[in-house]
This record gives sequence, structure tokens and C-alpha cells, in this order.
Amino acid sequence: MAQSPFRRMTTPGGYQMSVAMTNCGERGWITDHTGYRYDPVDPRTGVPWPAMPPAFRDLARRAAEQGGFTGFAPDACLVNRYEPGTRLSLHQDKDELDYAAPIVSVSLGLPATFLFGGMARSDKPRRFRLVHGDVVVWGGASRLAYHGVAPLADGEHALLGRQRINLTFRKVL
Ligand code: MD3
Ligand code: FE
Repeated sequence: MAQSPFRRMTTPGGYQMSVAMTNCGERGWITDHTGYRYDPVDPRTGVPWPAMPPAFRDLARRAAEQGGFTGFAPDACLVNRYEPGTRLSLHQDKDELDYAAPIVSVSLGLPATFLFGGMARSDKPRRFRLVHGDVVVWGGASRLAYHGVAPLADGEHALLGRQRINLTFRKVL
């Protein structure tokens, strides 16, 4: 966070996201007026994203293994910061090359309502509460499901204060 600070990025449609983001690993997810992509360099600083800490990589690999995906080797970790009122609208994660690899998410801080939809945006999403310490493995049929996060309710978390941090581990190369 010190090397590559959180920032609110702009979508290709010209909207500023309410969620603030940063990355670590060989690639980081970014969006700007030209589109979405994974880039080795932080456009804010002009230097590569910070390395993925081995403890992060190992946690993601062990979680994927428990979910039935052996040998998960993430090369990107997107870090999302939610403050009260911020949300992530329904979307699919389609910017990775290999949909056979799962995505592993780690929730920290305030609880959130995760929206888990179907293969069409119009499918009514199911709601799941994600709390501090939850780790979820999204693979197979779920990998391309629409999903999002409902507006974050205000609160105070003992370790993280008035925010939720979510890590998503991805294999993008
Ligand atoms: C289900 N993040 O960064 S993590 C994202 O809580 C994203 O910040 C949410 O959606 C968050 O793209 C949800 C859980 C997650 C991540 C990727 C998925 C669920 C997924 C990809 C496919 C299906
Ligand atoms: Fe997503």
C-alpha cells in the first residue's frame, strides 16, 4: 500500500469506481478510459507492482487445493478497498487468459454482502455474507458467473476500522 497506494480507477465508460484498488504480483488489474487490462507496471508510479508476498501466494495455493484445484500459481493479486457506501456492480471476470484456473478471494475487515448471480446478468443473484477471514475459491462452473458486492454497511472493525479489504488471487498469464 505504501509503494502502490489505493486509488479509484476510471472505467472505459467514464465512471469513477467507488472501490479503491491496488495490486501486487507480476501483473496488476487496471482500468482506464481505454479499457480493462493486466499490466506489469503501476500506471500511477511508473514502476512494477510490489512483489506478491510468499505468504499470500502460499495461502492462495493451499486454499485452491482444498477447493479441488491443485497447483494454483497466482501471478496477480488485486486488492480492493471498500469504505461504507461503496459497492461493486454485477460483472464477470473475463480479463484472464486461463479460465481453468480458479480465483481465490480473502475477505478482511467489515462484513459485506456478496452477490452471486448466474451466467446472465439478468439472473437473480443469491446473497452471501462474507466476514473477516473468509476465504472463497471460485472455479469451474462458477468462474464466469456474474457477481458483485452490495453497498458496504457502516461499522467499525477491531483490526481494520471502517473498511473492508478484499484480496483476489488470479492466474492471468
Ligand atoms: C465469482 N471482487 O475483484 S471477491 C473482483 O469482494 C471482485 O472485492 C469482489 O469481484 C470483492 O473482481 C468479490 C470474490 C470473487 C472474485 C472473482 C470471482 C468471486 C467471483 C469470479 C467469478 C465468480
Ligand atoms: Fe469480480
